[in-house]
Amino acid sequence: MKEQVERIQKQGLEQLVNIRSLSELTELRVGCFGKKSELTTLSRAMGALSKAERPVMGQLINDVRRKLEEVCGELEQQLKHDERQAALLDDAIDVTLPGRKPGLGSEHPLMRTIREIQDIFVGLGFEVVEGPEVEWDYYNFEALNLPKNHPARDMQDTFYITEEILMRTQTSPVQIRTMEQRKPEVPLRIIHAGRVYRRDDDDATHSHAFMQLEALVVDRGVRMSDLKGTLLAFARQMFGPEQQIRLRPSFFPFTEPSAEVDITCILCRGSGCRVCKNTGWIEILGAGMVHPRVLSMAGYDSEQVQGFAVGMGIERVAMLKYGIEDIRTFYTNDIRFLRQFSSKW
Ligand code: 2U9
Repeated sequence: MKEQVERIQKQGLEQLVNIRSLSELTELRVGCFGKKSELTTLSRAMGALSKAERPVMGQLINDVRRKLEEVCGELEQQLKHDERQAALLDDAIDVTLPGRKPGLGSEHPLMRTIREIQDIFVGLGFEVVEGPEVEWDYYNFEALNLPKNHPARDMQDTFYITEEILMRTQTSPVQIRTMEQRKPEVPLRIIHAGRVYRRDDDDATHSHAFMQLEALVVDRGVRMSDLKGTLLAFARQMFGPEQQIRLRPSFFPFTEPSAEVDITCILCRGSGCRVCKNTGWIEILGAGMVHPRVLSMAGYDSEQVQGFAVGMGIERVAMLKYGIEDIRTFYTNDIRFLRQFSSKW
């Protein structure tokens, strides 16, 4: 029996040497000390021994058990330590590795153009205002002197939500809303830019959704010369200090008189080329003195105050400024097109 106990100790110690994980150790412990282990069986068999042999054997079995438990305990500590170290190494961050560059986007050319124009007008004392794209028929048409069945509405057919609610066809309704809110306060110098909608077939120069920017001034004693001075200051800051402007008579229901405004061709500087069709001029925006009926519908006294308004298509300005030939490139999200406007590339 004594040899058997010694063999159990020897075998146990030998097996312990090969243990590599905590789960293997648990298995070994069950094998050594569990109910079905040799040590337990031996303990039970001690009843058959003589009175003199029993304490000697008992002592021996206990010593072996304690010895094996002690070694198991030490090994357990060692294995736990090793596993913690391995987990730490797994999670380790190599701080010397070069960082991953975040995929930075860049400002869209249309937003850049809006910002550039806004900056110029803000510098002239204008305030940026905002408003909805889904609009009442009243603000989009009626308040701008385009009553129901007015023929000029045909050119601005749009997407209707209901009979009275539509996708706005121009940014002007935001000007009307602001006038209503501020009346009879003057001076009013406001600018608004945003998306507008038209029933249109898309091609290289048309889009059913595009960006507009409008500036509006309402004050006492506003004259056409104020409009011309503002336009010249804008044209020179936007397209260069040598710029000239030219006003041609036109018609809009919401302004009287109205004008189409040209700038010196930015490609040939006025000598004539393909872009300006040999005229030396390029049409850039529309403008006019606010129609007195529009002023009074918005709650201003048209006998006391006057106004001028300027409207432009952002895509057109951006296409001219950056030499873009197809309006659709603004909307198709081709990264090669967009990257040209990033300072990063
Ligand atoms: C109010 C009164 C008058 C805004 C104006 C234009 C002339 C104009 C077009 C340019 C190209 C629209 O994007 S486009 O198709 N706009 O020619 N817009 S005057 O007149 C206003 C605005 C608000 C209260």
